[in-house]
Amino acid sequence: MDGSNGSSTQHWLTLARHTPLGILCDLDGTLVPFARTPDEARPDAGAIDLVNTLAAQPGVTMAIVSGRPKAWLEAFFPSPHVFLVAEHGAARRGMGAWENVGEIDPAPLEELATRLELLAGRHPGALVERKQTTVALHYRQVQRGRRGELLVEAYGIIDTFVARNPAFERLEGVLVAEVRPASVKKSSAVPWVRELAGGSPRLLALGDDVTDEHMFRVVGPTDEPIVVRTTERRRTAARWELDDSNEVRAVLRWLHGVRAGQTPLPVVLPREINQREPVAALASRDLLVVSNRLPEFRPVEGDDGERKRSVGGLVSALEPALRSRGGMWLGWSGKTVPSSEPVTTGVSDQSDASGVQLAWVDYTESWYRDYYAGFCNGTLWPLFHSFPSRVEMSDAGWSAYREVHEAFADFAAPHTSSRATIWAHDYHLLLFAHVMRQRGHGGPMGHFLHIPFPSLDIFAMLPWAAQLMDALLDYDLLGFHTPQHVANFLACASALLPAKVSDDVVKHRGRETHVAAMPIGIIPDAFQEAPEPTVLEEIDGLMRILGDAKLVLGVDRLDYTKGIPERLHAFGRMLEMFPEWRGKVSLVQISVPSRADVPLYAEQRATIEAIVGRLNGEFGEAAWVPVRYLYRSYGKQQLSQLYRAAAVGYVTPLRDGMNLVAKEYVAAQDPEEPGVLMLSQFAGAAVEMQDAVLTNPYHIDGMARDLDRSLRMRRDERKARHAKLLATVERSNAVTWAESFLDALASCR
Ligand code: ADQ
Repeated sequence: MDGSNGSSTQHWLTLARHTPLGILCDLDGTLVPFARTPDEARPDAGAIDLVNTLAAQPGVTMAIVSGRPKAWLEAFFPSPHVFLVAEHGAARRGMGAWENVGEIDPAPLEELATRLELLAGRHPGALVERKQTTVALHYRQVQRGRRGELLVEAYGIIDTFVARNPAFERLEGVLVAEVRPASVKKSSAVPWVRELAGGSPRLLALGDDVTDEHMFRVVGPTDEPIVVRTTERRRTAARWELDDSNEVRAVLRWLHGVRAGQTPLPVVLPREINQREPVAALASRDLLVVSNRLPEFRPVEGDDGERKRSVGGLVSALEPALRSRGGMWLGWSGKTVPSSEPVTTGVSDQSDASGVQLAWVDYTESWYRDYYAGFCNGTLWPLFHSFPSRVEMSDAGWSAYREVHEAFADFAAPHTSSRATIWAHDYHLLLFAHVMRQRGHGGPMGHFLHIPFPSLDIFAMLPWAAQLMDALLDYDLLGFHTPQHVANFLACASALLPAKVSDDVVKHRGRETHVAAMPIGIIPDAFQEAPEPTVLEEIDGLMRILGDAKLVLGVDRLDYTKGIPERLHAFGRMLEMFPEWRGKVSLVQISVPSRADVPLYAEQRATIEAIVGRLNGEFGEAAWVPVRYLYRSYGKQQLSQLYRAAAVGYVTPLRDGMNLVAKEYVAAQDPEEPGVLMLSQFAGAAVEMQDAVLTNPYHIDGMARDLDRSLRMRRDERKARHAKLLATVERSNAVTWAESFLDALASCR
C-alpha cells in the first residue's frame, strides 16, 4: 500500500467504474521500462496481455499513444481492439485500418537522417532512428560526460534543418532529440479516443515524456492525466504521478479488477502532485544556472526593455547541458533601478529558440555600488587575486552582498523545484547555496569559482572569512581551476572552521562538500572557422599597417590583474636589450573595456596609455610604430584572425584563475606555421599548458629575454610545442568541462 487516504481511493474507484472509459497510454518509459536501446525496449508478454485484456473489457477504449512507427506497434498489438497512435500522432489505427493525420512530406528528412547518422558514427552509443515522418537521435547509451559534445554538433545540424524546413520542429525527449512535423502532436489523440469511446467518457492519460505533456494539456476537467517520473522531474500539466512502469501496470491491473466486479485492494494509486511544491511557471527546472551576469543577453544602453542575445564562452559550454536537461539561467539583467523603487525581476519567453529560459533580477543603485562595484569587485576580486593593497572593505559591502543573495534566492526558490540541481558561478554567488538551503532546497548544488582561491594568509584578511567559508560548505561540490586553488581552499577550511578536511571532501555540520580541480576549456572549433570576407579585409588592413614587422599580440579585459603595464615595460626592455628587433616587431595590445566606471580601472587605462606613449616616443621611427593600443572589443572571427597572424601570443597576467585567451590563441594557430604562446606562470592555464614559454611577469628583464626567445624560436620547435598544446586544448574543452562538473555534482549524492 502506498498510504493513499480513503478519499483518494474513492476517487479512483469512481473513475475505474465509469463507463465509457478511455485509456491513452504511452509505451516507452510508461508501460515498458526504458532499455539501453530503442530496439531492446520491447513490450513483454505481461504488458501486451494487460493491454489486450483491458481492450477487451466492455466500456473500455484502450489506445497506445507512442512515438514508435506504425509497423513496430502493429507487430506487438495486432488485435484491432487495441487502438494505436504512431509517431506522436502522425498516423493512427482505428477499427483495424491506418490513417495518416495531416499532409506531411517526409522527403526533407532523408538528408537530415544521413547527416545525423554520420555524426552518430563518430560518437559511440549514439543511435539514429528513422521513422516515416520523424527522425530521432538517441543518446541514452552515450557516456554521460561525452553527451554534451555530441549535442553541440547535433543541435547545430538540427537547428539549421528546422530553420530551413519550418514544417518540422525539434523536440527534446528523455535522452533523445527528435525532429518531427510541427503540426503533429499526441494531443490529437485525445479528441479521437473521446470520440471512439462514445457517450460521455472519462479519460485516463498516462505518459512520461515531454511529448505526453501535449495530451495532459488538452484533457478535460473530469479526465485524469498521470505523469510517470521515469527519469527527470519536470514541470508537468498532469495532476497525478506514478514512479515507474511497475506502478503503471499495477494501477491498470487494479482498474481491470474493479471493472471485472472484483474489489481488489489497490497495490498503489496515483499520487496527487503537490501543487504547492514550488515549480517553475513554464518549463522543466532540472538545472538552474546562476551567475552574476546573464552571458546570453546584453542589456541595451538606456534600457528600453529589449534584451539581446550574445553568445559567450560560458553559454556555449553550458547550453548543451541546459538543453539536454531542461533548465533556467538566472542572473543580473545588467540594469539598475533607483534604490527607492522595488526591484524588478523577469523570465524570458519559453519559446526561445535555444530552449534555455532566462530569468533576471535588476539591481538597485545601492546594490550596484555596495554589492557589485563594492564587495564583489572592490573586495573579493583583488583579495582572491592576491592584491591585498587594492582591497577595500566596508560593512555596507558585506551587508549588500548578503542582501543580493537573499534577493536571488527569493526569486529562485519559487521558480525551482526543491530537488532541482543548481549550479552557481563565481565570486558573486558564494552564499547562494546557504540562502537556498535556508529556503528548504534539498537538491544538489555546486559552485564553480572562475578566479583563484587565495592562500590562508590572504583570505584571513577578510573579516567575514569564517562566515563565507561556513556558507560555502552548504554546496555539495566546489569546483576550482587548479589543484593549488583546491589546496588553498582546504587549508582555509581547516584553519577557520571546526571542519574535518580530507583530500577532496570537507565534512562540516553533518554535511559533506566535495572539492575538485576542474580546469575550464574553450570551444576550439569557434576559433578555427573560416572567416567571412569582410573580417579578412579588416584584419588585412591592420596587418598592412604593421608592414613586415612580426606581431606580438596581447588581448585582455582591461584589468590590473592582467599585468598589461608590466607586459609593455618588458616589450620596451626587449627593444633595449635586443636592439636588432627594432623596426622588426610590433606589439598590438587589445583591451576590451571593463568596469570602466570603477575609478581603479579608469586609472589603469590612463597608466597604460601613458606607457604606450612613452615607448612609441622613445623607440618609434618614421616607418615603424612599436606599440599599437586598441581599446575596443572584437568579434570571435576577428580575434581568431589576429591570433593566427601573431608570431607571439603575449599572455602575461599577474594572477588569473585560468585565462582563456591562452587557449584561444593556441586553437586559432595554423598547425603548419604556428606562433608561440608566452604564458605567465601565474595563470591557472600554466598548469595544463607547460609547453608554452612560461614567464614571470614580475621580472621585467626575464620577460624581455623570454620574448626574444619566443620570437627567435625555430619552426620545428614551434610546431612541436603547438601540437602538444592543441591536444590539451581540444581534449579538455568547454563542453566536457560542463558535463564533468554536472556528472561530479550528480555523483556527490
Ligand atoms: P576573464 O578575467 O574575463 O575571465 P579570460 O579567461 O581571459 O579572462 O577571458 C576573457 C575573454 O574575453 C576571452 O574569451 C577573450 O576572447 C575575450 N576578450 C578579451 N579581450 C577581448 C577583446 N578586446 N575583444 C573581444 N573579446 C575579448 C574569468 C577569469 C579567468 C577565467 C575565466 C573563465 O578571470 O581566469 O579563465 O573567467 O573561467
